[in-house]
This record gives sequence, structure tokens and C-alpha cells, in this order.
Amino acid sequence: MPIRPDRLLADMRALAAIGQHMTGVNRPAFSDADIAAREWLRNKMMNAGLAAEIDCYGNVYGRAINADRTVVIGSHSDTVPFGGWLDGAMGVIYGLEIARCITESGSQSCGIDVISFQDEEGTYLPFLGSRAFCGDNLTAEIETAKSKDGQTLKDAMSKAALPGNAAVRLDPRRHAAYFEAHIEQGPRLESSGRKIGVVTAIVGIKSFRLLFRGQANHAGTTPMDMRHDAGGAAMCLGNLLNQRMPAIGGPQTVWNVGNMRFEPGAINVVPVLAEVFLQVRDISPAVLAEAEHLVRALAAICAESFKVDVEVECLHDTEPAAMTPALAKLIEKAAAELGAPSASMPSGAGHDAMIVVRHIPSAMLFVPSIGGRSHHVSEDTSDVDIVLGAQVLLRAIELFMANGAR
Ligand code: HGY
Ligand code: MN
Ligand code: MN
Repeated sequence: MPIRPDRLLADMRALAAIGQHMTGVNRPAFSDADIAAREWLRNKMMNAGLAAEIDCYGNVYGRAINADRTVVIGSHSDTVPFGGWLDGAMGVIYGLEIARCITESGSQSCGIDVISFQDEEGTYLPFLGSRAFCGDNLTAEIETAKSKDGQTLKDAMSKAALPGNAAVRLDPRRHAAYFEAHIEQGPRLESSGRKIGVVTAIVGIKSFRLLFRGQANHAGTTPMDMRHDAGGAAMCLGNLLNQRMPAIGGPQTVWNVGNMRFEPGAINVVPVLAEVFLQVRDISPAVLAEAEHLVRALAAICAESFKVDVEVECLHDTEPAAMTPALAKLIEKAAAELGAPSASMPSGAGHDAMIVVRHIPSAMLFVPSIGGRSHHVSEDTSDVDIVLGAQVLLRAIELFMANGAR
């Protein structure tokens, strides 16, 4: 069954135009552009013959009509600030296109439900949409969740006028499996000349907020040994992490200080306060636990040497997740049938599939990222690779349905 490349690419480009920023997209969760994109997706799902709705969390869900057993295809349509046009959005449009193809083919074996999860990127709460879909109790987290600009998730949800909508939920009696296609967001496929990544597992992610509290003072007259320098302690942490993390980590271990803020932030004042946002990722729960221990130990060392106090808060902790081997094999088989060289690989990026796989069989397919770039307006994939990825995904789902979709 062939997908329609022209229709697939036209929909991707139309979605990318909503919140477009240079060659990328600025569509953080619950921004006006994000909500506009979700309304556009709902209309597209309805035009594709799906019963479509936006739920109280912002998930856009298109349900196959007259099907009691379906495959869910999805990803997310929210982005990081000033991100790329494909991260998340590609997987949602793949779902839309495959739903249309299956409907047009008249196939009765199994329907296609399509979903765009909300806030996969964690503007307010990472994996908000997929966790809600899977029935996690988010009440307490939604109460306190805020964006980095201090806007509360509750305000964002009510501004989007969603609270009255029903929640859409995963139903294992209806939903036989979940497939997510995504750009690799790294260099491996491109450098190895492979066209399809078959995801074996997704890294776990621990996010921390560290607050160093010292004493503001004159940057010129305060002797170095009399300072309580919160900024110095924060930078000490960054340096010690780079020195000590490799010893406890493995080949997949990565860490990132994504944001650091000093107060009062004047060049001639010793910082009284330094706020550091840091992430550690690895495929192994044991390495992640070891890394958390190291972060806390180094924070204490730096606080002591710069004579300040420190608080370490683990903001989010998402476990690593293995994908379902039997479904991964179908992606591999489909790629081989279509002559697409594939490689099995772990994902260094988090994805909604790591939440859904806790509840129903799930698998992920990657397509190459040009230059391995992502989370930036330069993120791109060739049309040929985009179209091939969709065709391989459709074929894998046909194989799944041929096996009885049970
Ligand atoms: O950060 C991630 O890994 C994903 O893009 N949210
Ligand atoms: Mn992302
Ligand atoms: Mn993504």
C-alpha cells in the first residue's frame, strides 16, 4: 500500500508554517501557535474521517470510526523554543497519512488512531500528554508545574479553554500497539549511511534544579577569601561534573547544564544566588542513580569551597524504557522489504513512546537528521528520507495487522 508523498509533505509543511520561525518552528506547549497547530491537526484528522477531539490536557486524538481494535500512531506537535520543523510533528503527520491510506485501502483488519501528545518537551511538565493518556495521576504535579518564565500550567490550560474537555485515555482493549516515528536528532544514521533507525531502548532522564545561596558584596573591595560567591560555586559544579562524570558513566551517558541564572546579575556584585538547571541521561538505571549521587556530592563540595549553601531538587525523573522487540523486528523487516538499510540503536532523546510502552507494546522508527542537528531551526531531513520513513512505518503496521494485531 503506497503512501501519498505529495500529501504527506504538503501537510508537514503546512503544519511547520504554524509558529514558523526562520527555517524552524517556535511552538512551545500551550503557546498560541501550539493551540493553533492542535486545532489544525484536529481538522485534518476529521477530514481524514477520524472522530477528532482536543482533550483537557491538550492532546489531539483522532479515533478510527467503526474499529474496535486499533494501532495508535503518534508523537507530539509542541516544540522547544525556536526548535525544528520535524521534531514530533513528523510522527504525527505520518499517523495522519497512514490513517488515510488504511481507510482508502478499505482494509478492515485494524483501524488507525492518531494522537499528538501535549508538552512532550516539558515546557511545563515533560510528557504531560502521554502520561495523562496512560492514566498517570498528575493532579499534584499539575498544581505546581510552571514554565521557566513562571507561568503556571493551570493558567496555561485554562487560557487554552481546555479544562471542560474530557480526557482521552489509553484503552488496551482497543489499542493493540503504539508506533512512533521520529527524526534521530543525532548523527549516527547519516554517518553510517543507514536510512531507518530501529529503536531498541530510550534513555532515562533525570532533571535537577540547584540553588546556591551566598552573600552579595562588592566585587572590587571584597577579598577573595572573604566571599560567599554563589556564582563561583555554580561554575565549580559545572567544571567538576565534566571532570568526574566520565568515570561513573558509560558510553551513552550525557549531561547538560541547560540554564544558569545569577542574582542580582550585575558585573560588579558578587552573586548572592545562582540557579542551575542540569540534566543527566543514560540507558542504565544504575548509572543514573550513581550520577544523581555524584551531582549531590559535587554540589556539596562546591558549596563548601565557596562558603555558600546549596539546595538540590530532582525536578523530573523518567525511567529508561526498552521498546517491544517483536514490533521492532517488524520495522526491521519492513525496512528490508523496501530496500532501506537500517540499524538498531538506542535513543538519546526522550520520546512519548517511553511512557506508552509501559502499558501496550510500542516501537519507534528513526529517520536521519541532516548534520545530526535538532532542537534548532537548522533541523532538517531530506524529503526522500521523510517519505521512505513513512512508507516503512506503513509497511511495518501492515505486517503487524497481518499477524492479527493481537
Ligand atoms: O529532551 C528530549 O529528549 C526530548 O526532545 N523531549
Ligand atoms: Mn524534542
Ligand atoms: Mn521529540
